[in-house]
Amino acid sequence: MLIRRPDDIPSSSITPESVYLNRREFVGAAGALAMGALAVPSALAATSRDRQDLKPTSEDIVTSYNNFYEFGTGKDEPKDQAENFKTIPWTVKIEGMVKTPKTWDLQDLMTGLTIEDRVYRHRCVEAWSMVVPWRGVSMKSFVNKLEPMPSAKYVEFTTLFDPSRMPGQKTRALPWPYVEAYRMDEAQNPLAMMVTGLYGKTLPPQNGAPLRTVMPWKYGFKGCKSIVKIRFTDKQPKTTWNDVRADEYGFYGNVNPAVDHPRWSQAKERVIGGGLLNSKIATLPFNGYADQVASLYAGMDLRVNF
Ligand SMILES: Nc1nc2c(c(=O)[nH]1)N[C@H]1C(S)=C(S)[C@@H](COP(=O)(O)O)O[C@H]1N2
Ligand SMILES: [Mo]
Repeated sequence: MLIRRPDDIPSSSITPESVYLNRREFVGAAGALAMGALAVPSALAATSRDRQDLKPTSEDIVTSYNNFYEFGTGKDEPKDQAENFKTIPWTVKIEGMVKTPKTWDLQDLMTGLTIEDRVYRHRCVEAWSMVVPWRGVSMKSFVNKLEPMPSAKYVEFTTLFDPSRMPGQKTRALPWPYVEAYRMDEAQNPLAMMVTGLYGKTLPPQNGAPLRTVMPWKYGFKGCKSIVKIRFTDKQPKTTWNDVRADEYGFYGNVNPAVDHPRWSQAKERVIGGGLLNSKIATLPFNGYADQVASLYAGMDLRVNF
């Protein structure tokens, strides 16, 4: 199957909001079933969100309240500073422990993979959250297409480095380029996505166009935007925020209300665009996706491996 250029997708194939609502009901029902199987004694011991909690944040907020330091450190800056960021043409270099290292045109890289729309809660380490209807492919199908060697244990993603196009890179806000990495089993979990769109449309530059990762059970900083390089390795890669402040940002970055950031609590999150001024909800283990991902970390001390 040939993946169509996002601009060629007819509006009839764009998922209307009612379909997102139905998919959320499905996720909610699956969560309830798993909770029943575990015989959780009380409804208070919630580990997954109900459908009410997965109402998408307005598109206007999702595209104007962004962390993307390459385009400024203010939440409102990326939308303006990335306005003219060109994402066509775009190439992605695949290297390391992989059958065929090569530089792909993004279009060819996505060819043959199935585009899906999925609504996920997006929890920033700064204790705010929103709900985003992402569009993209499963990271598992994407990674499998690249044919990593069985000995590869981690996959690393790197953002474009081009200060002439990303003005924030002229500052020392972060060590550039931004790098994130996951264990191979995390990258192959069915929830992990390579995202190329949101709200049924092409991904806006401020949200990480043309290609970014989304790992909904991890804090937002574990997602890598505007990816130009993917490397497979058997050694745990150095990652940006962990490198900057290892005591504040772990390699795993799994959402965990029981492990506070040294400077603030992670027990609750402010819902951006949540209606009530400063409305807060309880943060759930693994951001409400524990049923699907907790087994990845069985036997690990999550206070040490945070
Ligand atoms: N290259 C790059 N990727 C990045 C960031 C960044 O500053 N640069 N910020 C991260 C953080 S902290 C979050 S919360 C998410 C924000 O994604 P969004 O703008 O789509 O909400 O992107 C992550 N990926
Ligand atoms: Mo974040």
